Order: sequence, then C-alpha cells, then structure tokens
Amino acid sequence: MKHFWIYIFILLMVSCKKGTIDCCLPPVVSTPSISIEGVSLSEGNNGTSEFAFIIKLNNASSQTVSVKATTVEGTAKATADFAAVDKTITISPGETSVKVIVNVVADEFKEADEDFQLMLSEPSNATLATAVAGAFIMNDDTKIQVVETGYTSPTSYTGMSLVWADEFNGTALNTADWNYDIGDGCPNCGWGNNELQYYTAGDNLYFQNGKMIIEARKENKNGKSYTSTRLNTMNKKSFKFGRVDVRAKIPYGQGIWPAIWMLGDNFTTAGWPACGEIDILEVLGQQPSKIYSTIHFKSGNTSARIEKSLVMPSSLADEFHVYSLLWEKDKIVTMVDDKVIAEFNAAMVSATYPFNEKFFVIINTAVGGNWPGSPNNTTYFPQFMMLDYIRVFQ
Ligand SMILES: [Ca+2]
Ligand SMILES: [Ca+2]
Ligand SMILES: [Ca+2]
Repeated sequence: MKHFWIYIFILLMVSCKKGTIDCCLPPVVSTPSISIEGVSLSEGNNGTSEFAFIIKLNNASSQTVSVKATTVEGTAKATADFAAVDKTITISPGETSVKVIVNVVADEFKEADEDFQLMLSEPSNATLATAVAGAFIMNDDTKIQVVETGYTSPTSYTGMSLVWADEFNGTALNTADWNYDIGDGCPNCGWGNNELQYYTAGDNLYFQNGKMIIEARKENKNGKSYTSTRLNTMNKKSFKFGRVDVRAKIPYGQGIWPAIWMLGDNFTTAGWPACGEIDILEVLGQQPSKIYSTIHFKSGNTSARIEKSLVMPSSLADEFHVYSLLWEKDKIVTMVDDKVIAEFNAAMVSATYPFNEKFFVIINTAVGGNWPGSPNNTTYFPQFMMLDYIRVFQ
C-alpha cells in the first residue's frame, strides 16, 4: 500500500511536468507588451487638429494596464504648436488598444513641417516594447505671416526729388530694375565667405501684403543645405549721392545673415574691393538687435574696412524699420529710423576713396559663412526678410 501512494505521487509529478494535467502548477500568465504608433497629418487651418497616437497591447490582459504618456518637443513646441500631454493612460481588461489625442494648433500661415513625440513610461501590468513615437505636422499653407508694425519714413524730403523707387506692391520682381544672383558664388564658391546657401532664381521670393519677401529655407539644392535669394540692380539702377530709404523687417537666428548693401558700378572691371562696398545694414541673426554698417575699400594690395555698429533696444526682427543711407561727396552716413548708425568720411580712408562714384544696390539673406557661423538647432526655418519699399532721393 505504501508503494501505491508513492507511485501515484510520481505519476502526478511527471504529468504536471509534461503539462498533461493542470492540477499542480500555477497557470502561465504572459505579461502583455505595449507599443505605440506615430501619426503624420496636415496641420489644419483653424482651431485645433486632433493627432491620434495608437497605443497597443500585443495580448489582451485580464488586468487593467496603465502607462504614462508625455509629449516631447521637437521642432514643434508646446503651446505654440500643440497642447502638451502628460497623463496616465489605462487599457481596460480584455482591450488591446487605446487612442491618445494630442491637439495640434492649426493656422493659415506657412511654416516648415514640424515634429514632436509622445513618450511612454511607467508601465503597470505590462512591459514597454516601443516607448516613443513621432508626430509629423505637415505644412498645408502658402500664405506668409506678415507683421505690419514698425517705423515708416516720409514719402518726400525738402529739397530732394524721388529718382527711383520700388514699393514692392506688385506680384512679381520688376526685372527691368533687378537681377537675381543665382547659385553658390562659384568658382570662388560660397560668395567668398563659405556661405551655405544656394541662391535661386525666384523660388525663394514672394510678393504678398505689398511686400517683397525673401525666404531662407533649410533644403538641399545643388550641394548646398539651404536656399535663399540675392538681388542686385547692377547695370539697371545705380546712382551717386542722395538718400536711400529701405523699409525692411529682417530675419533672425543663429547663422542667418541679412544685408542691404551697395557696390561700385565698376565692380566687374575694377573688382572687389577696389570698386568700394557700402554696407547700410548687416545683421548676424544671433544678435538681432545689433546693426553693422561698414565700408570696404582697397588699401595697397589688400582689402580694408571700417566697421561700425549700433545696438537697438529690441530685436530688429520684431517689426519693420527703415534703414537709410545719406550720401554726399566724401561723406557717408547710415541711419535706422532716422537715427545715425555710422558716419564715414574721406579723411578716414587712407587709400583711394572709391565712394564718389555710382553704386548699385544688393539685398540678400545669406545662411552661414565665416562671419555668422552655421545655423544650429536653435535656428528656426523658414526665415523671412520682408521689404516694404526702397526709395532713392536726390
Ligand atoms: Ca494650416
Ligand atoms: Ca501653418
Ligand atoms: Ca510696399
């Protein structure tokens, strides 16, 4: 009889190990794993757009599963671009998926495609198979946001006449007056400053709200990582002396380099710097309240420059300002909103003074280069340089 009970015990153990009966081992419970799927949608044009992330379990669970979901900023920022989420999500027993909605701020203005992420953490009654998924907000707008505020200059000056103006109120560039500088400045390349942009023939130029708008974009073109616009009036509009007013709103950000400047008409024959260069405005986008005004000229066998600057109380990118040149024989004055930035005169130039000749105008936004350095992850693209008018009085 003793052997009989030993025999039964061994039989039970062997059966349990083989799994042929379920009497003596706890049932196998597999912990479900959580994964998350990203979402890619157009931004929408008013109110908010619902971006739905799907959180999934690989198996239904008999228990309530929970996990924390938190939005993480990318190029899209909390509040400005989406309503931040930071909450615990539950999946009821028997269910295998749940949606997490993030409300994206919709508008009608052109932006780059932007992204953010939803990150999962602190799983309960489950493990994490995928912890992060991306959301891509696709731009669906063509209209550029124009802030109209800022300084406006008089339309006339006592004792002077308007000799040339472009109010930029049309729908296209007036090519009777303006040329596109196209490309990357090769064979010297990068316009001699190791700049990173490729200048296009109109792809980066817009006319809207009575403004001409240069768009600096982050995009690959012909071996460059950015595109932008550079315009000049060479062989079309040049002048000597008088007053130039340019109403502009400049772009900003590390590596962004807007400029309103002039070169001597003899640029193609005498070359730079012998032709002379007058920089009415240059701004390094990382210092958007500081205006540089500079003259460049040839001194002996080398280039020389006199550089001056003025720091304004706020960013020049916030609104429109009027950048001016007051130019007479042997004297150059640059101004912002009718306040002096810099004064130069012939006595400061201990070389041939090239500034008593005709000059033409150049307006551009460069990206990168030796002076501003490269854009970084703080630089927002696209950037817009907006021109309301250029007027020349003599
Ligand atoms: Ca939109
Ligand atoms: Ca938009
Ligand atoms: Ca205008």
